[in-house]
Amino acid sequence: MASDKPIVSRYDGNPILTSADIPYPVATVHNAAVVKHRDKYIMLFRSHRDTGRCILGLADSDDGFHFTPRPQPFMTPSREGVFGEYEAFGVEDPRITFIDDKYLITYSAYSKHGVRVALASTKDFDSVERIALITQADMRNVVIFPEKFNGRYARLDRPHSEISPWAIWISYSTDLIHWGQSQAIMKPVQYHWDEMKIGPGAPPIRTDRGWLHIYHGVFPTMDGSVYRLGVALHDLNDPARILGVCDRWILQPEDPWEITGYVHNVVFTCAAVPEHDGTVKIYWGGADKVMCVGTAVLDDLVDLCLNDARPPL
Ligand code: M1P
Repeated sequence: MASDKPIVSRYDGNPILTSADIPYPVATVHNAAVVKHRDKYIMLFRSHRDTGRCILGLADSDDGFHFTPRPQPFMTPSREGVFGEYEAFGVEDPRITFIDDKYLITYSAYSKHGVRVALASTKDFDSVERIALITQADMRNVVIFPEKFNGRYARLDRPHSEISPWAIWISYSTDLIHWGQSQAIMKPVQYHWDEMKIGPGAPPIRTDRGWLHIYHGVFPTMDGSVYRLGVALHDLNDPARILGVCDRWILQPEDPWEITGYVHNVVFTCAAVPEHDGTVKIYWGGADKVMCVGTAVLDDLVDLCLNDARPPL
């Protein structure tokens, strides 16, 4: 790879979706999940309302770059039962995994009790069924692998404690509702670009050499935290085994809408879509305010994990 070529090539039409495009009142459009469904791209994006609380909206695209928002939000905080109790402050940061012939949506559910991760599912993106709250508080950023391992679903999650701040763990489940056998697999590294915290990003992508995971890492500065993206590679048969974590970031805030916005200096991903030509479209929220996309070569990202690696723990 030529050293002057960026690892991620930004689309020159960024930002691809903003609040000005949305046909109902929102202040932001960011941190979206994107999947291919029947050869079209579907984006499930997060938006702040002018209360400061969030909802999820949908937009459709033929090419993955030009998105048309639907007229109404897709998910607003539930008013019923256990979801009504735990989503009252908003729903945020969705991730989508296709498995068992349906799309699983994980998202952050905020309430007076803290933030938990909830699970919903859809087959068509016309309707959605809430399934369960699948973590306790205080947890965000859960991504489910698109395949099972020895009959178990696997997810990357991100607990936090004073002793081990914001590291990436793996947990397993046989029914998607009860999760356990948790294990810490990747930690921030002192005085690195992701020293303050790391978190699962896009659902992992299967490659010949392992599961590629694009995650976010945070560095504290005197001017606030900087959110960047990095890559790690997991063993194909045992995703708890990390084959390599690239020592360098692959994307940092550089465009004006990544540097200034609702929260400054943030690139944050919830989605990456692999294409048949060996490239991947990486989607990220810019400064918690707009949606952006760029492309990378999957092989290059895997090479970075293996050839420029640091210990995961
Ligand atoms: O404001 C930046 C990001 O902050 C949080 O991410 P993390 O949990 O890793 O700190 C989330 O609120 C995320 O949505 C937001 O983009």
